[in-house]
Amino acid sequence: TVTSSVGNTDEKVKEDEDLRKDSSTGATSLNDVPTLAFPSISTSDFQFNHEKASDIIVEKVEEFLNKVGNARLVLVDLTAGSRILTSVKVKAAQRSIDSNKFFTLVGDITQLYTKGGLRCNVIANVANWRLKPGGGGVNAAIFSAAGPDLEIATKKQAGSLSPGSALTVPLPSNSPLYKKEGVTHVIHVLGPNMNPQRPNYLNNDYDKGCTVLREAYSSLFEGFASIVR
Ligand code: AR6
Repeated sequence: TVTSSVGNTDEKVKEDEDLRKDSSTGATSLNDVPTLAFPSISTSDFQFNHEKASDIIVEKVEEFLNKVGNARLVLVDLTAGSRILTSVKVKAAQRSIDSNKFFTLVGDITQLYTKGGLRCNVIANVANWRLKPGGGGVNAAIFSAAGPDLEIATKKQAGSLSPGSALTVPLPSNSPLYKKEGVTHVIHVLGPNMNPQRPNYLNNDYDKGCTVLREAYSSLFEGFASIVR
């Protein structure tokens, strides 16, 4: 109707204005939209095929955005040369996914606000099955930035994670990641492993691998949806 389209236009204009405002003014801004920042699951240490992974990311993002209205998803990687970011960006544009609700970003997932000005209240951690700190990759970075509180809060909830599943952990408010970055929850997720040196190796079985990767994104996005609701 005319009314709703006028409403939408006004909202868009307001959002654009808010985007330009300095966050220090405390004004309502796009930084208040619930936002999940997530790394690409399994495509680095776990050696999952990038083409297949990027198809699944775009498919799952689209599915989530059709279900949950007021939330944003941001796929993050460390370098501008990231093949997974490039591939996902192209495929998301081909599917006409709303770029206000889903976009890719180059940066360290533990410093998106302090270094980039983007507030993400939830971040995903690509964990190991023991839910232990360290081991490199994004897991080491997140546990290190969050401090010992994250390990304690995680342990209270579970001792391990199976491939395809996720665990939402509210971050204690004295964690540096909470205080500096505004991260209120970390969602640990475990993806399929195609690296023979790591546990639960799938021996190049991409039927199983793609199923588990889809499950991992579903579990992650469902965890985020329960925080948003
Ligand atoms: N910020 C943003 N993205 C990052 C960061 C960071 N600080 N660090 C890495 N990435 P990986 P996997 C990107 O290897 O393949 C872990 O040690 C990276 O470039 O962390 O699922 C766990 O403990 C890549 O695009 O996860 C598991 O044992 C993505 O994050 C195992 O590795 C995922 O890379 C899981 O392997």
